[in-house]
Amino acid sequence: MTTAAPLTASPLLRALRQEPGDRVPVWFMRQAGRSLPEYFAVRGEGSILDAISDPDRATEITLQPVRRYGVDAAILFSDIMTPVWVSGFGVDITPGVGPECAQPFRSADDLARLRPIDPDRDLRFQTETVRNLVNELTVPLIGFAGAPFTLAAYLVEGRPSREYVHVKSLMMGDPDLWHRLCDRLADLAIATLTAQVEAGASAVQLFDSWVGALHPEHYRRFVAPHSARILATMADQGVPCIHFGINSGELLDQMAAPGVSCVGVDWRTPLAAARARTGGRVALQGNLDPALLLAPWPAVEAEVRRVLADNAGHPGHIFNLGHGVLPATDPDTLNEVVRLVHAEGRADGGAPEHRET
Ligand code: 1CP
Repeated sequence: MTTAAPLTASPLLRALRQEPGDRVPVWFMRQAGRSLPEYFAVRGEGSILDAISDPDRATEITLQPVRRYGVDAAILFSDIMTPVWVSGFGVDITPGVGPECAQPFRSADDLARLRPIDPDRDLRFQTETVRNLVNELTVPLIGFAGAPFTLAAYLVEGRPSREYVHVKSLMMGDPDLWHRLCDRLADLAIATLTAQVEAGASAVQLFDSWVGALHPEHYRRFVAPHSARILATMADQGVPCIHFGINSGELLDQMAAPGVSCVGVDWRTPLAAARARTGGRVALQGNLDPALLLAPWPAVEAEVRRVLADNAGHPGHIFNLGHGVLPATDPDTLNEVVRLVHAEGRADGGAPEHRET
């Protein structure tokens, strides 16, 4: 193995510290998986959990987009439901649907099905995958977990949802049980993230994908304390943390909580507005609309330039999509996006008229 430059000087980790650097780092949520032909060659049939729990396959799938695109980070190939699955709650990930629970969480009795996990025993496959990856990679590995609200949404609804009727009913109707559930889910997130960091992950992302379904006051009362516990614990471990949600423009200020290095911004909120809302305390990750990647290249190119201009050269920018890569995306388009961001992105404080004083 050749001796690589220390990862602390990598564009991703510099951006997470809001330090100027040579270039704007870029990676894509869901860069592995469904948009890559080489993924289908190794994924195998059946539940994605089979591939996730096989370190050789999970390692290979994680590396595929790094090789193909030259992105500035790898993200562990896993799923937000993995810790819930190993806890024995009873969840599967159905191809074409997503996470499903045959018996959704509806009463205090269901807490018993969500037993605490022991990462040394229950997540050995994950630790092995992370160790393999850290040996191979010359870019940082991002570990991740699902945040309590988004995990609870699957457990309580039993499947992907649009309205979140059951989860909101539980939150409002039985706040005590809601908080006990979120406490367990925060413990699962802390256990899985800690195991990933101890095995060598350089940064972590807390996915609260569906939290934009909530009013900011409900977020403050029912969700923020649980996510805050996870974020503070990871900050104590000295690992930079990205906090992500969709449709979360109204929540960004709260999501830039203590311990957060960076918030994910979806395409509905301009980066300049996101920076104002978070008071410049955190770096920003985003925010190209993933649907636009299916438009003709000149439109994609203009949008990439617009996102970069919106950031105005601020050092704390990680170029990404506002949500995951859609399955129909042409991988060649992502290659071109990486090339363009690396060529045009500035992480040096920007043009004089944009420079902050
Ligand atoms: O069978 C398959 O190939 C199914 C597709 C798939 C993949 C590739 C699922 C099912 N999960 C994954 C891997 C995955 N999931 C990754 C690693 C890949 C990468 O990013 O490169 C990550 C980070 C996740 C995280 C995840 N799973 C989130 C958070 C990110 C997001 O998209 O908001 C969520 C919400 C899930 C749940 C989930 N798992 C799978 C699906 C189809 C879904 C979403 C279902 C829904 O609409 O609610």
